[in-house]
Amino acid sequence: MNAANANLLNLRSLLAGNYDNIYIFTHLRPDGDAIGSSLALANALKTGCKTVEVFCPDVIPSRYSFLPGVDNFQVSFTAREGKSLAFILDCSDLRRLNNMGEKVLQLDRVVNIDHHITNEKFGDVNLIDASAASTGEIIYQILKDDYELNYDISLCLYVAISSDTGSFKYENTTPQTMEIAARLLEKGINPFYVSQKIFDEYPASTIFLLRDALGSLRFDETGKIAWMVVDDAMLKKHGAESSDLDGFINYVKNIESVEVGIFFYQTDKGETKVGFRSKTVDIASVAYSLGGGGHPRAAGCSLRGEPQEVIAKVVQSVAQLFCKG
Ligand SMILES: [Mn+2]
Repeated sequence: MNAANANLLNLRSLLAGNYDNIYIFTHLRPDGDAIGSSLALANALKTGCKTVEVFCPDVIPSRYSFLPGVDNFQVSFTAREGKSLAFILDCSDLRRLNNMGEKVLQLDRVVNIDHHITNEKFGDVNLIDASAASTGEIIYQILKDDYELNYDISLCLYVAISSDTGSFKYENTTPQTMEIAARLLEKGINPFYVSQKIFDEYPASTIFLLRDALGSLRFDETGKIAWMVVDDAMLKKHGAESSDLDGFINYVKNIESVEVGIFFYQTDKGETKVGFRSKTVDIASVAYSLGGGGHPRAAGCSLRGEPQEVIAKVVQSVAQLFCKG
C-alpha cells in the first residue's frame, strides 16, 4: 500500500464520529491473518479507551490462544442500542461472515479492510489493497502513525503477516512485508516463539492423525500429482477437529516430483472437501471448474458423491493441466 492510500483511512477522524459501539468482524474458518489483524486493531483502539467487540462465525483454533485478547471473540452477533461503527477485516465478501453478514449491513458505518483482489466492496468505506500480502500489513499502515505499537499489538500484527506469507516464504512476500516485520521485531517479538506456536508445534494427537493420513498417500503414474484422503472416522479416532488438518496438504505438495498436491477430507455428511496446492500450474482454474475457487497456487472446492468417484474425477481434472501441448 502506498502512503496516500493509507491516509484514506484516518482512524482518528473516523472515531470522532462518537459511536456508541465499535465492532470488528472477521471470516469463518479464521486464519492467522484474520485473527491477528482483528486483535491488533481491537488492542489499538482499546489503548484509546474505546470499547471494542470482536466477532468471528467460527471458534478460534487453539494454536492462537497465546494472542492477547483472543478470549474476547464472540461467535454470534446481536447489535446493541446506539450508533455503531463496524470494521470487516480480511473478508472478500459478506458470505464469509455467515449469518452475521446481513446484520452487519444494517449498522451505521461499515469499514471494509482487505487484501483480496476479488473483494466486493460492500462497505461504506472500502480500503482494499491487493498488493498487500496480508490484511495485517494494511492494519499496520493505518495504526503506525497514530498509535503506540506496544508489544501486544505488534505480536498480533506479526502473527497476521507471517501467517499469510507462510512465514515469509510465499511469492506475496515483498520488501515492504520484510520492513514491517523488522519494525515489529524491534518491539521485542520473538520469531522462533511465534513460529513454534502457529506453524511448527502440534499436539501429539495431530501427529498420530498425520501418520494415518500419510498412509493414504497416492500418486498418479507421472508422479506429478499426489493426494491424501482423510475422513471423519479418522478425526474421531484421534479426537481431532477439522482445523487440525490445516497444513497436512503441504506434506503432499512438498514431495520432490509433485507439482500439484491434493487433499481430500470426507465429512460424515456425504461431502468431500478438496484442497489444492501447486508449485507451478494455475490450480484455481481447476477448482473453479469444479464449483470452487481460490488463488493460482492454493485453491479448493467441495463436492458430493461416492468418495472414490469424487477422487477419480478430481485427479483426472488436475491431470488435464499437464496434457496441454
Ligand atoms: Mn488475509
